[in-house]
Amino acid sequence: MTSEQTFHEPWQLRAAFARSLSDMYGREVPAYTTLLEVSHEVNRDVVAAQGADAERLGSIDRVTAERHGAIRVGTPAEMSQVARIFGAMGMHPVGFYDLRDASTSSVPVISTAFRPIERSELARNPFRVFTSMLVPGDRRFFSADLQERLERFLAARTLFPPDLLTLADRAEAEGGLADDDAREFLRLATAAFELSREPVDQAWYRELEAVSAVAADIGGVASTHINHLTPRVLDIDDLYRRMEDRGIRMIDAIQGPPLWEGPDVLLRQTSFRALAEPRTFRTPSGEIVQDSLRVRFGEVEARGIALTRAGRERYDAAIVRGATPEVWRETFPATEAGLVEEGLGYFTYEVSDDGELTREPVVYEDFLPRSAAGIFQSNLTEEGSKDASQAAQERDADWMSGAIGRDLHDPFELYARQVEASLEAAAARLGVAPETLATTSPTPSTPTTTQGASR
Ligand code: OOG
Ligand code: NI
Repeated sequence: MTSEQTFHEPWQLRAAFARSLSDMYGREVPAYTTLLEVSHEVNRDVVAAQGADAERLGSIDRVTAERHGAIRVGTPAEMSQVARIFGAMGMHPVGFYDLRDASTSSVPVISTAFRPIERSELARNPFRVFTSMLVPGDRRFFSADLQERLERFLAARTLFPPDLLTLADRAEAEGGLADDDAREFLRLATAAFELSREPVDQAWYRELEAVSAVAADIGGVASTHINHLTPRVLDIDDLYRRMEDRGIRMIDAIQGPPLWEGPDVLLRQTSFRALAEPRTFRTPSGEIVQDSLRVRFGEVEARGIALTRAGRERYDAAIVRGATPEVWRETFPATEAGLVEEGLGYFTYEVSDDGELTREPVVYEDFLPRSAAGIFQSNLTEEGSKDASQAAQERDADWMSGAIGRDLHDPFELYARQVEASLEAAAARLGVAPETLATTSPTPSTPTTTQGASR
């Protein structure tokens, strides 16, 4: 017998973890399995109808396997542990989201997204996890007394077993794990995000819930869990109809850009409220009772072209006016070529076999705070309470980076880097200087062949 073992690189751990979470979540939330079925049907039909055009924003293999997860933790220490676990899988913190102000209901969290950052890694498996943490020191939500008890509760719990963190650190240091360790790492990592069967302290949970359902979900229990796992579809309007046809009641709207005839940008998302799940509670008198909680939901998304800062400014201004086709027509050009000309979207360039420069859109890999808040909000039963007269606790990307103990990547810089790298490679192939391709505007000065530029 040979002791030689297969070595699993970070991307393989990431892909295996996404599959393992998906299997686990499907067992916990049966409607998720329906959502996956319908998503696969929709994607198959879009590919059948559009052919290669359907794959402009990612191969069908990538899109079929693509998921994003959402998790929520309580403290900087927990956040930095999460970063080690995802670091083992080649997922790095990107962007800073403040949902406290993005929502009218009580959502006292700030967030980042852990995801691969290299183009080749995204192509292998783009698994990303929107990760939120509580801000117990924010007086708009928590009194000094509640903050103190909440922080004490959080400090006393262990979300991630030491063995998991040791394996995570080894994977990150050594660039992967051998078979047995990889299996153990995946088992422990998946288990850490399973819904716990431990009795929940009823009085504590309800006290937090009166402030914020999200705070109760995070700080009312001694463990964490995956809140949702989101597949990607190529036609979200079609998916919405098919889910309702199957008797699954969706939230009222698709968040993000409207359906219109021009290019899809950023992200469109919708969701349904998952069924109440049975949970065990311990009452103040010590009795163990069965009740249920309805905190998780099913979400689905369609991804579009990544926007530059200028494009994003237009988006932010448009979305407050209303995500209607009329507003979109006034805001965005109707073609990809228009997005390039106005410097609104990111595109990479490649030299085709016949020596021409071709352009491909860069897919948006991140999230939108307003949509995230909208999704949070439409799935909450209780508004919670928020005292707007109190001062917010200052939190920003630097603070989050310090809490995690790692740099937060700027999403715009990551997209811009992809574009530059593609231009450098194209220039090298053509034997010219990159500057001759990229002038001051993102439009290359040599003739560009566009594929399906207007759709
Ligand atoms: C995260 C909500 C944000 C998204 O897709 O925008 C999110 C959460 O519910 O914890 O997942
Ligand atoms: Ni989500």
